[in-house]
Formats: sequence, structure tokens, C-alpha cells
Amino acid sequence: MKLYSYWRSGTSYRTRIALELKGIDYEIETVDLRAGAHNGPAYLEHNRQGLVPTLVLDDGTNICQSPAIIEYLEEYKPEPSLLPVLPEDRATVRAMAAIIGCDTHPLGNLRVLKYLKDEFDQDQAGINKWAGTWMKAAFDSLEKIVVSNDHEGEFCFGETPTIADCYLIPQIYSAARFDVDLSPYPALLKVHAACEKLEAFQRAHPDNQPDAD
Ligand SMILES: N[C@@H](CCC(=O)N[C@@H](CS)C(=O)NCC(=O)O)C(=O)O
Repeated sequence: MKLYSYWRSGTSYRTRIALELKGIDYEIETVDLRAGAHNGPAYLEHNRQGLVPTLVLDDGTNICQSPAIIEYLEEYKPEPSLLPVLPEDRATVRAMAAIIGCDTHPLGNLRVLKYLKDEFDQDQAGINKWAGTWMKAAFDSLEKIVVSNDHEGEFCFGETPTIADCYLIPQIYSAARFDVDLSPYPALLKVHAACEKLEAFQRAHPDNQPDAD
């Protein structure tokens, strides 16, 4: 398998974490978002939206959209599972992931922030305020959900990492870039500390990517 990825992209990062947790062999093909490579004809052949990541299977099938890729990986290699056993627990984990994937990340995406800068004359402070507002809204909810989840364990849901952790860790990484104060979120920071200890999360980290600078 080949993953088209950009080192600092949160959606690439969450997908790399899932690949690493599952122990799947994959190659990285870097897509330089800063140089606009995602909008070039070669990459658009793989991903009609011009967004990273894309997973390309050995038979050439392109899978776009990180939620679809991660669900594909879960079906392709069910063990270790990134979902709990009970359907209602699975729904909780998917809901936590969706808070980030559906309600938060899209508002802080490169093209959205560029639009704010170019069309609404926002400086970096304005952009940080915009992105930070939606990240804080997500973390406020997730902090309460992690605390109220009735389970033992140091991850978002239970004693092993789930899809929710795959989504949370990149969002925390992104928060640091936008100067979001994480001190009101001790439960999330505890999850972060637990994930950081795992080799899978370390290998997937932006700093450990071939295109990191
Ligand atoms: N919902 C998509 C979003 C993908 C996405 O927005 N990727 C970002 C990087 S994190 C991107 O390619 N941005 C390029 C741009 O905004 O121009 C997914 O989860 O795969």
C-alpha cells in the first residue's frame, strides 16, 4: 500500500497512526501542500478533491477521505481492532472521532484559513482566533466525554487505542501550532501522554516523516 501524505496534515497523521497501530506495511508518497502539489494533475488522478491523504492499494485502487481509509483498514485487518466490542461503545468512539473529523478539522483546513486571509483580510492573530475557537469547542466536549466514559484505561475509550485516539492526537498537535491553551483539558493531556509512549504514535508523528522540515 502507498499513502499519499503531508507531514503536518492532521488527516494524513490520523491515517498514519491507524496504519501503524495495525502494523500494516505501507510506503509514504509525500505531497507538498505548500508547493500546491495536491492541486497538480498527477495527484488529482488519485484524489479528485485535491486533498490528502489518499491510500493506494497494491491493485491501484485509490481510497480517499481519512474516515473511509481508516474504516477500510479496520475491515482489511480487523486485529488489533481500533473499535470497542459493543455496538453502542463503537458508536461512542465514532462520535468522538466525528467531533474532530466533521465539526473541527474542516474549519481549520489550509484552504479555509487561506480564504480567511485572502478574502477576509485576516492576519495570523485573526486566523489563530478562528481556528482556536473551533478547536476549543471540540476539546471542551471531548474532555467531558473522556471523563464521563465509564471505562478503565488511559486512552479515549478503554485500555487500548481506538479510532478516537487516532483523531485526537493530530488535533492536539494542530492546537499547539495555533497557540491553543490545553491546560483546561487534563483528561485529554493524559490520553496524549499515554499515546505518546506507543511506538505506533511515534512513528506516525509529523517530525518522523520523510518530508518533515
Ligand atoms: N475530510 C478529508 C479532509 C482532507 C483534508 O482536508 N486534508 C487537508 C490536509 S489535513 C488538505 O489536503 N488540505 C489542502 C488544502 O486545504 O488546500 C479527510 O479526512 O481526508
